[in-house]
Formats: sequence, structure tokens, C-alpha cells
Amino acid sequence: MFVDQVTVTLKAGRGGNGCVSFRREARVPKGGPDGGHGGNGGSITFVADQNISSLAYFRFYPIIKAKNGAPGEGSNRSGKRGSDVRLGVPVGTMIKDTDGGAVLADLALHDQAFVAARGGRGGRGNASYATSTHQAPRESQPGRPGEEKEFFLELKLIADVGLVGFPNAGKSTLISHISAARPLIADYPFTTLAPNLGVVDIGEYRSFVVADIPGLIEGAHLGQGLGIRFLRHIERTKLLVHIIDVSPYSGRDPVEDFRVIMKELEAFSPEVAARPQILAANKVDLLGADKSRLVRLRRMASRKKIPVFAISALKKDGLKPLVEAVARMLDELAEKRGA
Ligand SMILES: Nc1nc2c(ncn2[C@@H]2O[C@H](COP(=O)(O)OP(=O)(O)OP(=O)(O)O)[C@@H](O)[C@H]2O)c(=O)[nH]1
Ligand SMILES: [Mg+2]
Repeated sequence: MFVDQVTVTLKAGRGGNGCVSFRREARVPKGGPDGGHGGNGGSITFVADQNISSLAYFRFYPIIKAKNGAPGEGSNRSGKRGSDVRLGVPVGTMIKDTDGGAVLADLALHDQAFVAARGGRGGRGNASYATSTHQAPRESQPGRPGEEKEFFLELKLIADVGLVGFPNAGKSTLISHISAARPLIADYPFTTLAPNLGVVDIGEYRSFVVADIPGLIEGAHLGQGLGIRFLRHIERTKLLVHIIDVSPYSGRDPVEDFRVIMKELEAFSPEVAARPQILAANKVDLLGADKSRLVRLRRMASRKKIPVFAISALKKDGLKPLVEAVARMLDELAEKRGA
């Protein structure tokens, strides 16, 4: 189950109480105080883990507790501290306040951690209250409560390139042929129900990450189809590859398809809609002699200065030039940001 938004309550451990105790030994008439400190309560930390792909765990465990610290004991023994809890979350998880939605942490790198709820301190035992004038203290300190907080976790995948387009346009077919990702591919709409990430190797030491998301349709921003909520997973991309089915079998017009998808992107976020893009005119293997659909798409794109690559994701035709263009554009964008 792919879950990308969840509310979770964390209860850190209470500190153990300090202990009141006096030494009792044979032939020692008045032993001094020897009550130890309580142990600290356990804290709870979120840790980004590249092996975790969704927040589904928290659907099943919406309340997470860390252990309390144990009370102090006689003979100056401190209580055992409550063990800490480390909660693995996918890379790209944002941790937000449930009230205002302020971002408290953005765990964008593997192993990055955020201490979300601190355990309470253990209380002092009576031994620590002893002074030269106060030799038999009976005071001790109770353990402090641990922090208890509610958080809103939101996953926004981190990818360089986002694939957008209508259902059935061939997004999953494309990612499966340029990366090791193996999403479900089928000739019905909404095959992809959750985003997939694929790593595309370009040369020995270079690669980029592509996100394949569910298809969009007209009115997605009003909840049609699977809606536009998955677009959050391409919010952090640098570049969009917009796939358009140019075959006559789509039952739609490629130029109109472009317009519809752009409108949905705009409704989700003008920033995302304004992101640089490359058009992949897909399924050219089905075109036959009449290339007019591709020609019209090219004409529209050249007016808008958007590069177009004619491909057959299925037959793996034209994929290399497309991937090279994506890599080049990513380099240019990186240079611009650096400049
Ligand atoms: N002839 C031909 N068929 C293709 C091509 N690319 C994809 N297809 C077919 O189109 C259908 C849909 O492909 P998918 O890759 O599942 O499409 P998608 O865009 O991921 O679709 P959703 O996940 O439903 O949004 C499948 O039957 C593919 O085999 C192509 O270049 N040529
Ligand atoms: Mg798909």
C-alpha cells in the first residue's frame, strides 16, 4: 500500500522517579542516603531510509511510544534508561506541525534524522541531596514526563525528472525501458496507482532519477480519475518529460492533450507548470503513412520552444536521443543554478 500522507502521535518515555533509600548494613548503625537517579525516558527520532518507500507503517501504528525510564534504586543504582525509538521513513519525507503545517524537518537524504519527541529526564535520587548539614535527606525528584506531540508526515519523492501525461500514454513503458524500474504496464488507463522511481544510468558515473506517476485526465484538479494529488511527487523535480500518445488509437488529439495536461499542472501549481519540459511524442510505431498528428504537435511545440522527441517506448525507438537530451538539459539547469 502506497501512503504518502499520515498523522502520527508520538509519546516519548517518562523519566524514572528518583529513589529515597538509606544504606542498611550489619554493624553500620546509621547508613547514609543511597537512593539513585531515575533513568531518562526514551526519545523518538525519525530517520530517512532509502529502503522504505511509503508511510504505510504509520497507517497501522498511528501512535508510537518510547519506553519510560526505570526508577532509581538503593545502593546508588540509577534506573535503566528507556530505549530510544528510531522510526524509518522514506527519503523525501517532510515532517510538519499538525497545527500550522510548518515544516519542522525535510529528510531529503538517507540517514538524515530528526529528534521529534524527547524523553523526560529521570528524577534525582535522595543521595544527591545530601550535604554536610543535611545528611539524611528524604527528598527525591519525580521523573519528568516525555514530550507528547502530533506530527503530519508528507512524502514528496525526490527525483530529477517527472513523467507526466494521460493514462495509457506510455509513461511506465518508458521508465521500464530506460531504468531498472519494473512497474505494471497494461493497455487500460490508470494502471499506475502509485509513483515509481527509476534510476537512469548515463555513462559510468552519472545517473538521474525519474518519477513515473499516475496519469492525469481533464478535470483531474477537480478529482477526476486519480486526481492531481500525485503531482506532489514531481514538485521537486527539475524537469518534466511530457508524454503524448500521437497514435490515432488514443481517440484524442495530441495538441489538445498537451493543453489539457498543462491546464491540470497549472491548477496544481503554476511553478510545476512553468518547469522546463521535453515532449516525448510516443507510439510513433503506430503512425503509418499519415504523420499529421506528429507534425501538428511539433508545430505547436516549436512555437512554444519546447523540444520534441518522437519515440516508441514499446519498440525502444528514439529513447537514446531522448535520454541524452534530458541529461543535457539537467546539466544546463544545474549550471544555471550554480551561476
Ligand atoms: N504500440 C505502442 N504501444 C505502446 C507504446 N508505449 C506504450 N504502449 C502501450 O500502451 C499501453 C499503456 O502503457 P503504460 O506504459 O502502462 O502507460 P501509462 O502511461 O503508464 O498508463 P497509466 O499508468 O495508466 O497512466 C500498454 O499496453 C503499452 O504496451 C508504444 O510506443 N507503442
Ligand atoms: Mg503507468
